[in-house]
Amino acid sequence: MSLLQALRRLGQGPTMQDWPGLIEAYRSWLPVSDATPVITLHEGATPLIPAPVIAERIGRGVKVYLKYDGLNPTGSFKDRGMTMAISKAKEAGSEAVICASTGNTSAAAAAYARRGGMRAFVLIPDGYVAQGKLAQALLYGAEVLAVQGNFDRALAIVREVSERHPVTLVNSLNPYRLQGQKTAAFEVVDALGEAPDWLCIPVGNAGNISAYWMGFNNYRAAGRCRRLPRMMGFQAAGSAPMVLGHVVEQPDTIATAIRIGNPVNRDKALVVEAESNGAFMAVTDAEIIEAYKLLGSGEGVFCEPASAASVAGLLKRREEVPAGATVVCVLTGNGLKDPTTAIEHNDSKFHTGLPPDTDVVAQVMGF
Ligand code: AN7
Repeated sequence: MSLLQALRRLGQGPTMQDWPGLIEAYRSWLPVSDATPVITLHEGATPLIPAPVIAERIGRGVKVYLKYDGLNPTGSFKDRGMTMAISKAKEAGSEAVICASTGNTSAAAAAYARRGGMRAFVLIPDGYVAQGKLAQALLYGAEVLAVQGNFDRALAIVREVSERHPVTLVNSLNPYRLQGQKTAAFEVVDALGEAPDWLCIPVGNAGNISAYWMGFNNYRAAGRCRRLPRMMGFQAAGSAPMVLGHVVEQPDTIATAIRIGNPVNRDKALVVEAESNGAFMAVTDAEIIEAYKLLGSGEGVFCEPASAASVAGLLKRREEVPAGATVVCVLTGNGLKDPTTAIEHNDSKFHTGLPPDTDVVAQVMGF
């Protein structure tokens, strides 16, 4: 009997507190021990939401689900990796952590480091981090260093600083990050009872696609699923080093989260592509925004632009999806992270400056 069934039998509904966070939930699959102090915000257990409107656009009986990782405590999948990276840093006696970030890593690093009583230093590309993410890093108490350069440059600096000074690097070069992030694949299989046929995922540094692949493989080796998905990674056309096969010196896209020209997990991700019969493909900013708007107004799901790249990619490559296939699109971050893009890019009617008058309001409504 599962915990859920036991609670139902007692006439008691499950509560959020039944979910202990992903380290406890998946402890046997993770490199932790009794000596590891678990720093958690009860991340994980995010919903797998059916997407009927998108599925209808694909047609041919294809089933589409959204892994909505924007519902993690700091609003992105980065919490999965950060609960692990920060717990292991704490275990090792570290007193400070550092990362470079397009925004989400810095928010998660700040929250978990502070919760663990550590200092958090975050380097961000000056002017290219969505407002909500910057607000988070500041509010969580990080020391924010905005550098006049892109993410790739900031990461190079962070690597050097962490080699020379007593601060722990918590970018995805830190192996514990991907260990934590692989639990998203576990949750997908736990929810579906099998791995999907396709996994569509946005790609920046290519850490998450590598983490999912590790998770699916761990589960298959243990008999939890029988098949493995094709891993379909989508990059923004202006920042598509995995598609082009070379570093992009000046990455550019509206999806600032994936404005990355030199992915640190490139080699791992190439293995994922080969082993899974997967592919890296580019989607334009216009396609990203179309998917972003469709997710909001069609499915009622608000994700950030980078996350919508997974759905934009699925829609673009719809002809290649086998009939009746199950597809999971990973929505890596919450739409509230980037209110500016939502306000600038939507098809809604927004009537401003109306007088406080019932008849006028009814008239504007079309009655
Ligand atoms: C919403 O926060 O790199 O391919 O510094 O924020 O694992 O890099 C963010 C990446 C996708 C890409 N979606 O994941 C950072 C950072 C969102 C993201 C990605 C990011 P990776």
